[in-house]
Amino acid sequence: MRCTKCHNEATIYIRRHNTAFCKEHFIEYIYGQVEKAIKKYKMFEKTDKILVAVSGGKDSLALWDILNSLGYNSDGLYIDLGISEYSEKSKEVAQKFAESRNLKLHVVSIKDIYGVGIKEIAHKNRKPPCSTCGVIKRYIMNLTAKELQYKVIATGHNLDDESAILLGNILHWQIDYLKAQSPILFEDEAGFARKVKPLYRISEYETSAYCIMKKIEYILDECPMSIDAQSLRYKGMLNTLEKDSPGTKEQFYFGFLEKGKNYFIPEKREIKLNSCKICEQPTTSEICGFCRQITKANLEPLNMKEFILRLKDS
Ligand code: Q46
Ligand code: ZN
Ligand code: ZN
Repeated sequence: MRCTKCHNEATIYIRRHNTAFCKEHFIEYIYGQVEKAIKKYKMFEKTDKILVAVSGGKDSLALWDILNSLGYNSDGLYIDLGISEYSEKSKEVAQKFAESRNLKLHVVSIKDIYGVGIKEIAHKNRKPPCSTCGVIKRYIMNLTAKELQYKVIATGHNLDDESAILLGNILHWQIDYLKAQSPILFEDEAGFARKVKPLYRISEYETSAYCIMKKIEYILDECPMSIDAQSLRYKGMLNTLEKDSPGTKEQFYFGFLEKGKNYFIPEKREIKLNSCKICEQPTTSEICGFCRQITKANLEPLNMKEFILRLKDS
């Protein structure tokens, strides 16, 4: 098979576009897709400070590498969840990546701050680990972005992630989630940092291929808590459809963004935000979700804020 661009031997075939690329033109294609996503949703400019949420997995490292290669001003944030070997390994991979490119990586270790990991905090709260994890990660990302003055938080969600989330939201008619599902979330006026997903046009297969071609070492293991995640089942179903009918995921998700989303326009309701009575972060209640969970686990919420404030000087 020949590269569609230069007719040299191709190294990858993208079925949904019926296109083949050599290494050079595949990388160019990936950069083009990411630039297109950034421009279409006005995610950020070259002068903005971007905080990339890095997990050590292929998507977040590919994202960081792409933004860096395109000349964007990006630092990384790795949240060490204290999940045994998985966290150790993924932290090492993230640190190695940052060092190899001379990039700045902030590390926030829940276990170093609280002496326990996410699993123990969730257990004390009698909550599923992933729901506790979601609240805590969002809080740390938001606080780090705000305190360290990053314009946006960029996450490595790809086309497979977004189409699986969309399928789940539709199957359960989660209208509020459908209204909010977008490659760009929350404008800063709401009190939260802006969140963007510049890889939404790229499939999981393509981010893996990008990492291989750019020799990016990443952690292959999934978080051990994700084994039963419903999203993995939805991804499996979409993969079956994609196999028979290439382009299904793209049509599904892009179709939603271009046409379907119009049916789920968020109404302009005034969200009354308070300042959390403990940590002063924005919340719709009196005490934010993070402080509630940490307090319930008999830990001190403000230790996190103190830690993040110290990152300013590091
Ligand atoms: S939520 Fe759950 Fe993930 Fe947190 S506990 Fe692991 S699987 S990391 S995206
Ligand atoms: Zn080529
Ligand atoms: Zn709080």
